[in-house]
Amino acid sequence: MKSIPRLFVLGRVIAAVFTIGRVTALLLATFVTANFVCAAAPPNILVIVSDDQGYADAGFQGSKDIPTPQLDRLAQAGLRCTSGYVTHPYCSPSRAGLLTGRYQARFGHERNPRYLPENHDEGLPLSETLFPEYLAKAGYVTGWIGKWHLGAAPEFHPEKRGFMETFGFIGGGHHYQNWKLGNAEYLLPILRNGKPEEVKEHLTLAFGHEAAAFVTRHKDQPWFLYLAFNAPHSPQEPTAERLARFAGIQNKGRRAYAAQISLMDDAIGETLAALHATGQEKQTIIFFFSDNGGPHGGEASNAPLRGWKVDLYEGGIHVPFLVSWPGHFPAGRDYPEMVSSLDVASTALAVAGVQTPTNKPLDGVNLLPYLAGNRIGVPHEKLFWRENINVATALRAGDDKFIRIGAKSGELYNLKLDLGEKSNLAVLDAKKTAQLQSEVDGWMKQMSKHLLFLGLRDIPEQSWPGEAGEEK
Ligand SMILES: [Ca+2]
Repeated sequence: MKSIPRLFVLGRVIAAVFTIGRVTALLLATFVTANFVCAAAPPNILVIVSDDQGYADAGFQGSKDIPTPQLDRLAQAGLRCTSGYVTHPYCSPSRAGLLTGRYQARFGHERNPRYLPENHDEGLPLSETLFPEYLAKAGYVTGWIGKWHLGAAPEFHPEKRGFMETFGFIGGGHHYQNWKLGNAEYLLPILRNGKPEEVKEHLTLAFGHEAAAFVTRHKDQPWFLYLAFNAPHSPQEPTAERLARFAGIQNKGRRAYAAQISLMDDAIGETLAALHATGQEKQTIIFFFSDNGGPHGGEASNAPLRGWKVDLYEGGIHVPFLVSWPGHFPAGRDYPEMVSSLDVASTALAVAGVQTPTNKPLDGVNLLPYLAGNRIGVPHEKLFWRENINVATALRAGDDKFIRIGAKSGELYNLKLDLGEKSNLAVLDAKKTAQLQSEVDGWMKQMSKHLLFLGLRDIPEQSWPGEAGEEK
């Protein structure tokens, strides 16, 4: 759909196309945008995602050795969500949850797809709709810049999933500079709107230039931009200049990782500067978070959280998380209640005036009234997780955190008193532990029974902890 000017967003009836298996059905009027003439401009939505950034590894999180002045400025302009979560402790499933607004366990997207362009099964199932598809139909210009990692076959590419302007790589990671083009996933050409384009500068800085150009180019229209950095995910390849700036960090891995975060901070700063220069700061909602916790290995710090990327302990899923909308949300404050990357879709559709889908309910919440201080209460009473490498499930309900790993007994922590998950209270409070296990069981019944990552159908049905037939 051709984009429309910011001040002339009109109500419309949307025809939504759903693909179920190989059958495509046209469902008319499943979504009806609110009938309104938008006197006030619908805000832009900027979602910035970092990759494998540790909980402690940003200035606004208290880092002493990795300054992030631009992210700190964003924190000062908005809210630091101190209980901010993603839906999965590693890359692709976390992004599937973000872009659908639904627990990816509902549709079995719980592994990283391999980079296999001929494989038409390994990708975010086409039966799911990504929220930018709705935004595009509602008149937003939609853009993706950075890392995709939701399927390599053409039908899974961002241009087919609601993104009108694209720049980045399709796989799960990439070299940052001086790479020799090849067929390996990390050596592939960068694609602009699906066509290869040579990139000569450091990839993170290139993404910053692209993001600044996007927000400038579309200053007169409502837009959504998903700016998905691969930094500071390996391989650590900062520029020599930036690496030298961190010479004081003794651990070589952390030194390079810190330099990568610093380059990303520059790229975010360039994007924020473009918003300022074009007068769009007060009409742009910004989210920032990491797609999962920092990985084990000496580079990242998730302090004071326990665990790492791939874990369902807090270190895997509890991430640095900012939300900003100057003039609408308080500035420079902490928001302590649980929020989730699931909430991005619900919030974006709400501000765009798009009714949330009824056939596939979203699991997120419109955060606007909570963050603006207009609504008392919490966005989420509970959040759930499951992860199949460790065969783990988890639930946070208020201050209580339940986690069960493989055949081990369930563990119980009080995060208000013990954010580092050091004191397992399961024996002391067996009743509560059993109750939380029961709630996880109930949630699991709503999720995909199989690890139905398309293309991995031959993997045996997962036996999750606590399921019928297994002794508890
Ligand atoms: Ca990641």
